[in-house]
Amino acid sequence: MQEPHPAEAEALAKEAHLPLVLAELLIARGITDAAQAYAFLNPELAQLNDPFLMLGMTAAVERLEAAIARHEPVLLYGDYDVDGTTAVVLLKTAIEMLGGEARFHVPHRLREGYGLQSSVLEEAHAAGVRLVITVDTGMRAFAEAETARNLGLDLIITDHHLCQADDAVPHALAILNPNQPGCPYPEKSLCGAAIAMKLALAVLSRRDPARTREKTLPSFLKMAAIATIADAVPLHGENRIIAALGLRELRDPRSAGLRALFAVAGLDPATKPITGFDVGFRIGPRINAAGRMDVASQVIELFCTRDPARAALLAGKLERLNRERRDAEAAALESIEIRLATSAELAGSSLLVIDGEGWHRGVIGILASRVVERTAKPAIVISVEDGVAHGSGRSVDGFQLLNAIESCADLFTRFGGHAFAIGFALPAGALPELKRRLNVYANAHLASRTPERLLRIHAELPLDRITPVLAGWLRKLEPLGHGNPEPIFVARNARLLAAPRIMKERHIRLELAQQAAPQQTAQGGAQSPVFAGSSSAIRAVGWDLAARAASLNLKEGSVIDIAYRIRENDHPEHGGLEVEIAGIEPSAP
Ligand SMILES: [Mn+2]
Repeated sequence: MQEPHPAEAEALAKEAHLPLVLAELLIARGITDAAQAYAFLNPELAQLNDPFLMLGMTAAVERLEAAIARHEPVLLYGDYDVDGTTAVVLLKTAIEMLGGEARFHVPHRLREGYGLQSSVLEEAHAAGVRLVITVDTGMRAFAEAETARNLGLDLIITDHHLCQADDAVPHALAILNPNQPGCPYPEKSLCGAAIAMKLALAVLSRRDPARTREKTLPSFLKMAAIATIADAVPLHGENRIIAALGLRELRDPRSAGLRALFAVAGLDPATKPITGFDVGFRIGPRINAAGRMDVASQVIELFCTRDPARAALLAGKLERLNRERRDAEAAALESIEIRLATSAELAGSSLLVIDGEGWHRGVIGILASRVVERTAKPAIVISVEDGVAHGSGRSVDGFQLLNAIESCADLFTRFGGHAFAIGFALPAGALPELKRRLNVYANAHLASRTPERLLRIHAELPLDRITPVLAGWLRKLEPLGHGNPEPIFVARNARLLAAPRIMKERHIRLELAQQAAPQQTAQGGAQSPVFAGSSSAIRAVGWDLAARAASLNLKEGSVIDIAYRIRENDHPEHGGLEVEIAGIEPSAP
């Protein structure tokens, strides 16, 4: 749980003329003065950093300009996820706007795997390519960078992944990565597409700075915002500006590909603005489905075509692939849930390793995330196929999953990742040994640790302080997501005005009124409780909380503490502000 900062929050609220609860939420995000608060709450183009602050930018721009001037084909080497494909789209668009020729290669997730491949560089060289630009990949491609050098290919690496532990970087003509040693670029957590956008904007602005600033930048922000949200980089600093302004631009999608994608996802920005949630849970998965289930290169075609019929066809294919992905995920998740419910071995493990035959390899990472959500334990899901076990793992706060995997390094044919997400492959015959050793490792590093509640309480807010004006202020925190989570509030001593209404046997609806808590005086004595009055009645919904309500014997007049989120119900009759309950506790007497 986060520490409250009432004194600092009061000072900020006063200085910046903000509601106290908003000031508390800003303090929790590291914002301490009025100028920072104003900038956070009012994202604008002027807050974006100059691309030329990035180490290597001038060299990269000059080489790319030369390629365009000489009509050399440029190979863009991407990755198969949202970040990698949108990065290719941005640079391809920029090169073509300047009259150059861009080719691209996006590896096939199952056949080629992640990262730069020497064979592709050799083929490109044979086909006349002399400049290769990687996007969202390349930071550890030492051998492939050597291949490029031996072939006489110029290599520009643009990537956001961290350098090797010893800070060594591959040999390349230029590297654009704010995380490389010596790069003064102030924002270190850009996604790959945002770095590709910086290069695209730098080269375009040398030709026509005014047009780039006024026309191209707003349109490029659409793609960069989708990647920023879908790649789950933290939504503060420059990422927040990119996400906020890009979402605003997405109200007018313009391109045939975006329109077609919105249509299949059931989104209509003309009637309802696109939110971070829409991008994270509806747009992102559809784009990723291509790489997970099939060929990501069609995503690039979708975003580059001007033909609405072709765009509709490709978006329809993404929709089908996304359904396949969901079906594959649901089928595997069902057998995983049965095992979680019945296996004593899993119940007793602090690191879950779950393997199955024939689970689609494109979804094992998502499955591992689902297991973590359900159990609050680190989890590895393994798919066994043709004698090879492919695994993907996700961790929880405070447990370095990559270290656990590294302790078994000799068993793998391939492994990699970071603290929270890992992937590996090994012969299926070695699975029992892997499980045994991970179990020993987990017992040594996790056994004493009880799973923490994932719920984070962000600020105290009595129910009678929820007003349309406050809701308007809180909307200024959007876009919400990774690094800028939706606030969860606490209200104490809320009184039920009626017995809970049960919906579909699982959910509850409550009618609540805030009852003022006995206020502590400076001497520690209690003043008499003051009722806020029935005018503060507010509707609450609790998904899957029927059993909890029954166990607490909730009835009319019960007094409870709740953790909640504020919801705006746009139902024509019972619309308005309501609360969604995340947890209920009986109030302390
Ligand atoms: Mn990425």
